[in-house]
Amino acid sequence: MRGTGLDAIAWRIRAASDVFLFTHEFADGDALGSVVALTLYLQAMGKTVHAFVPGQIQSVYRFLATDELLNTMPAVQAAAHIGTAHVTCLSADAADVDRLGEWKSLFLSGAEHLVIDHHETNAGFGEVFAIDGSASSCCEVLFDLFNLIDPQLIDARIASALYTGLVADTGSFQYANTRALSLVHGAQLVELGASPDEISRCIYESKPYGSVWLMAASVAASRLMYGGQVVVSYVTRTMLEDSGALDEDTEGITDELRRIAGTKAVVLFKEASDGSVKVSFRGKYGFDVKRIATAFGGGGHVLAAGCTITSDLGEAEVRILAELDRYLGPSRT
Ligand SMILES: [Mn+2]
Repeated sequence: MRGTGLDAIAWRIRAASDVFLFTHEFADGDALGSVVALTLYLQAMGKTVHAFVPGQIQSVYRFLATDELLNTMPAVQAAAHIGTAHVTCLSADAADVDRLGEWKSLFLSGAEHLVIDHHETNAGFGEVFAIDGSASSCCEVLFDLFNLIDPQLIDARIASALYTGLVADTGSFQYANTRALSLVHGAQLVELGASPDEISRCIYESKPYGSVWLMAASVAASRLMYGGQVVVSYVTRTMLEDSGALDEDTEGITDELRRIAGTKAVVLFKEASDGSVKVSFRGKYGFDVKRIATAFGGGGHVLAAGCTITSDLGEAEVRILAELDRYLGPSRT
């Protein structure tokens, strides 16, 4: 655990009355599970809570009541409120402040800034921060925090949100970040009312048709490089439009590509609506993809990382492959 620690966070939360919650753009199951769990838990503590999630929220996570609980305060009202009241801003699962997307300036306007995360690359951008790089997910860190503050307040809905984050970030307890404690925490959350079969059905068997179609298109567009050690693929604006999928529906494509035998790394280039390219990396067999993402100002974990490149897709690919050449080159075939 790095930073001022969970005790300091717990102390600030107990003292707070008005809390704004934040998480990273392209919010995944851990990000959404974190802000939903925090919203419910802080409400149970009697706090006034508003959560600000950038972009559109993936529809597969609606079962967490994301429509009712998140983005409930309009931006103009939030900006006015934070200017007059003492608002505690809490960021969960975001590795740096830029990842808060369109809500970054709102976060920075707060009276105090708390950061809870599990990304090793997080430098700790709040005055009070707790970063547990050994935790599989931010939800695992939050479970520790909630147990520290008051375990009695963890009801079945909060347990379900936390379990969702655990399942999402560990790939259903399959990835290298699954430690014995993750399974212990999972078991405890099930005891508290999380339903493993219901949650996995909601996450993995409730995708919009367009999302599955887009995955198929991306698999079809993929190619193997560096003697089959790397699989590279794309999600272009055209593919998104043809599929009818949302930007947020691309989660799962990298997981599909990493199934291929012999691959050490997955690189997925996604054309963003703002003209930049989001690059997602996944590593296998300990192949460190974080060093590639950080070379372009990104971050993440050794086996799962990402960065944003401000260029067209072709240029982004040229730059990433030049970096990959350093580790796997010279031959790209
Ligand atoms: Mn996470």
